[in-house]
Amino acid sequence: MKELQWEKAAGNGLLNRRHLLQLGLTGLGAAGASAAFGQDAGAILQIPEWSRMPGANASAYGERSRYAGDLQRMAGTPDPIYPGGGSSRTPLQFLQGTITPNALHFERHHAGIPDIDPAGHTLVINGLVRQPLAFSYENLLKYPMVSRINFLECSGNSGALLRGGNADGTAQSLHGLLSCAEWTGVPLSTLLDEAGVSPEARWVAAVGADAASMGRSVPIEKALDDVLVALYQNGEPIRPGQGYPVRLFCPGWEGNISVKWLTQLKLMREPAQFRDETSKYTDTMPDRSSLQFTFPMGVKSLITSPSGRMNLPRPGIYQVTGVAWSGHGAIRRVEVSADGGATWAEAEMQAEPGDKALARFTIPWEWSGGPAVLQSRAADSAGNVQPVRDEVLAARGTISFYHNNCIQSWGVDDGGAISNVYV
Ligand SMILES: Nc1nc2c(c(=O)[nH]1)N[C@H]1C(S)=C(S)[C@@H](COP(=O)(O)O)O[C@H]1N2
Ligand SMILES: [Mo]
Repeated sequence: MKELQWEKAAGNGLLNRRHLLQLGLTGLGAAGASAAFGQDAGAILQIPEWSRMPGANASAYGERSRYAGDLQRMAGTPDPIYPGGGSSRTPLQFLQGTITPNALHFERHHAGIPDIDPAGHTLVINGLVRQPLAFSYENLLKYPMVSRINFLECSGNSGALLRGGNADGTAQSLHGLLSCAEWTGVPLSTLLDEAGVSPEARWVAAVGADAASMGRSVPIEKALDDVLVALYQNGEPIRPGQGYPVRLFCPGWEGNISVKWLTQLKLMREPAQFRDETSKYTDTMPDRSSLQFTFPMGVKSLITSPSGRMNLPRPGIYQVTGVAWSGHGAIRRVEVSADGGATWAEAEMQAEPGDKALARFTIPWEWSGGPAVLQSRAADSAGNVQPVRDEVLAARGTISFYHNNCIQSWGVDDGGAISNVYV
């Protein structure tokens, strides 16, 4: 058989996708379809058991196939001295596309999930307004709504990478405080218009109804721009873990400011200086000065497959895929390297990237059976390029672990085992 000559896109096996398409699926060898009509033709053409009789009835609430694998969030162990505090992480390495199923959306709670009966819940808008307003859930549902597909990322996501270690980390354990959903709700500007914002009001102080009384101050420009009083998540009422019955949603900004179980919005001249914007969620720099109000999440990307703790079964062609996102706009480009950043090839985007939304990239890669370091590097519509870890460490040090958007490196050893590495 004539040996196929792949068109190389970059070092250590990254391939040109257009060239690969021309070869058709048979060109994919080990990674693609097997020739359909070899010696197993008889078995392949037989009618399988499940086609011979009617299947299960329609049901009221759907579930994944029992053959599709057990997809689970990864939750930390409860801490008795921090009741309800903690998080659970999205299994990014097992998902495709860009939308996170609601049951797998990551969670971060400071005092657990309150069990809110919407009939007893009120959202108040007060402070520097013409007329203070109180909304019942029922009333909020009457307003015209808009939908936006946006990622949500905790500013502590990927923070562990700055400290080092974590060779056995996975996409989920290292980066799983990241999800993406279609959020539907009333634009905050609509409700603020009705309340009548006084000209001297510069900040909106948002407070949650959980026992943590989570509070964050939102600058008025953002509040009037794209912030939602969100009621639905991927078409269904927001789940309790995401803030049922109503949450604030601030697209592109650190997760903490999207206050869940929203109960008050107070218009103020100055930020409220809540605990969560003074002692927490500020970024202390190497010189021990602290940055306050570091809202947007930086441009970032991550190869989700192959990734940490996976194994490549044999040398051959693999589809490298992952997600990219930016709090500053849309993803413009993702490049992938298989040689630890020495050479790069541009990946294909699966769909036109949305504003402040996850985008999925893919590129074919021929693993030779030798060592490799897989990396991805994203650039956004505002001109930001994802930095390497050393750049983040030099700029931000290790006192604070928030807002780490560095390039993730997955090392492949010559047995095909994949681990988190630092290059
Ligand atoms: N009321 C309230 N809002 C909150 C929190 C909280 O504990 N209480 N956690 C914040 C943090 S730190 C993050 S990262 C996001 C997480 O949102 P999610 O749980 O829907 O993923 O919610 C934010 N809003
Ligand atoms: Mo967070």
